[in-house]
Amino acid sequence: METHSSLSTWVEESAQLCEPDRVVWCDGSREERERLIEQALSAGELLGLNEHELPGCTLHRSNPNDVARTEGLTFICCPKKEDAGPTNNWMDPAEAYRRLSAIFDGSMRGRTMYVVPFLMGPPGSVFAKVGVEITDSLYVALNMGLMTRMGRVAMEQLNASGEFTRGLHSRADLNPDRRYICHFPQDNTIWSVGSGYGGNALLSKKCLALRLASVLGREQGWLAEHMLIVGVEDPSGKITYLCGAFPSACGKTNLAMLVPPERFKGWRVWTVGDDIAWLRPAPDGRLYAVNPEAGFFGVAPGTSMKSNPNAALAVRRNTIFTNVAMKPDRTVWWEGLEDSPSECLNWKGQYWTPQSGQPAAHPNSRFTVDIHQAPSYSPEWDNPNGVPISAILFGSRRASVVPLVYEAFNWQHGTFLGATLSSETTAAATGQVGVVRRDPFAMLPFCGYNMADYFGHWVQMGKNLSQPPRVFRVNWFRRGADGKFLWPGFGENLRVLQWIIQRCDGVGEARETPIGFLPRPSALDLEGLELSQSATEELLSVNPLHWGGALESQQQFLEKFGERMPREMWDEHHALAKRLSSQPPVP
Ligand code: OXD
Ligand code: MN
Repeated sequence: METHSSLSTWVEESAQLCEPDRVVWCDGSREERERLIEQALSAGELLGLNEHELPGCTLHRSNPNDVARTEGLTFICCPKKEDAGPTNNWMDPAEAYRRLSAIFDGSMRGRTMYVVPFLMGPPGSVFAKVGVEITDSLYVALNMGLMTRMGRVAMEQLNASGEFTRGLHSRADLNPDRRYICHFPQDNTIWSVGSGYGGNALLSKKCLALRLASVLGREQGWLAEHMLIVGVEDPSGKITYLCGAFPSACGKTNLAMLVPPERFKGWRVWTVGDDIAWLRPAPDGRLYAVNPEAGFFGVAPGTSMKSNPNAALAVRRNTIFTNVAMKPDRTVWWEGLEDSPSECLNWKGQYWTPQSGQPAAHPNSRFTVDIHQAPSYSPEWDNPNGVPISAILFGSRRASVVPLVYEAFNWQHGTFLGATLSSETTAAATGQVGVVRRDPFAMLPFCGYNMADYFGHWVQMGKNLSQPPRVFRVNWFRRGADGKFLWPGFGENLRVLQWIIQRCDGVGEARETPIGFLPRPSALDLEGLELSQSATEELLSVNPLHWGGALESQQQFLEKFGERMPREMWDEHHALAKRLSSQPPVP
């Protein structure tokens, strides 16, 4: 494989620092993959599964202290602290390089260093970016082979453009006290040490495609977002493309692979991406999106033929499972998959029965699979121009207050809906689960710069679009007084998408409320759902009293950014307060 001189120099310097026993350059070929899987199986880094039921599939058990993203150990290392903003951890770049060099020093002794070139986005596309990850984890190298266009194709693009993101990764001793995920936007560099977990260690994903790319996007007039991309085809064959931002583990993969309910004959959902979107304005005044990734790193628990048949079918071959349970016949299991086994080995490899009182699979256990294996795969994934986006959805997990769906009045108001998004925390990050926190644009852990500037960039982007996408807020997770979900979710979410598409086409019926445009119950196709009238009313209600409480916490959030908060966000906040105060409270 042809190499590139600044790449070779950097690899040599990294090898001098980390002192591996050998250096292996990955070319992304099928033979190489087979060889590396064999090596991982012999080393015990991967366990073989039932070849008949799950051909080409393997299981990885991570260190139990290393099972989720560690936001508290993730840093933006730009020269000025205020440029990282109040929602990021910041470290002085010189201090970060010093501190992490000491941990990288000799960390690969006795190990192999893999050099993994990868391409994000379709080859030759204006969206495409090259990265190279140096890692001492075979598991990481194999995951990168599924999650990105890896090897030769990236080297070709690198030779054409000369630019690449440098990602240095070592598991080191997996000690959480010596674990850091550091981003240096000014150097186009990522250093991650002490973790082998996906979001911390697959540097293409959150580190490059979101944190560094968000900084580049601001400089160059585009957006890097934590969003799925889908094409929704109606019975006439018309496909409408939508993007959706949802915090981690809030059903993005399920929505990206939605299977229409019985009633929606002739409808189809095409998956372009399930986690990350890069969006650029095009000469026609619209926003176009590509998915920079090539695979899914999806949450396993809850995935079944019922909840997500496309994912369940996709993971029957050539899949790497992480921290799921293994049944006696060496097939896999997790909570929410049909038929609980009477015994199995849990995610730590310990004997488990349903009486064990603990989940068998880790709540953040994952599958890694090539996007082509999803039956819903959209060939538009490979379109170098991306797909034109008609609507952007902001969704989150909220038991109360937020209705099932509503539409922003315009782009600026839509930006405000994204900026004030809040959600209950999930197992995708370490920390308490189920606590409501502000998660603007579902980007709280992923924005590589000051979020106030990020909101300003969004406002500005709208000004550069003559046909901006419409913006919607959705919430599939509203609960009734009995604590149960009011909305059935999953495939039935298409009923909401149908209204959204109608709105984009200028035909959907809506009523104006202080928070935005809401569908009247009659505007949603609810036929065949056993939804009581009171549940429907509650799902589509706006209670000014509840929103009054939300206003206060919104204000505190906006104040955190001081002078840097764009005036437009305060204008939207005050306008919302005014609209709410002129409404009679709902009894
Ligand atoms: C993910 C996450 O893995 O958001 O996609 O944590
Ligand atoms: Mn994600």
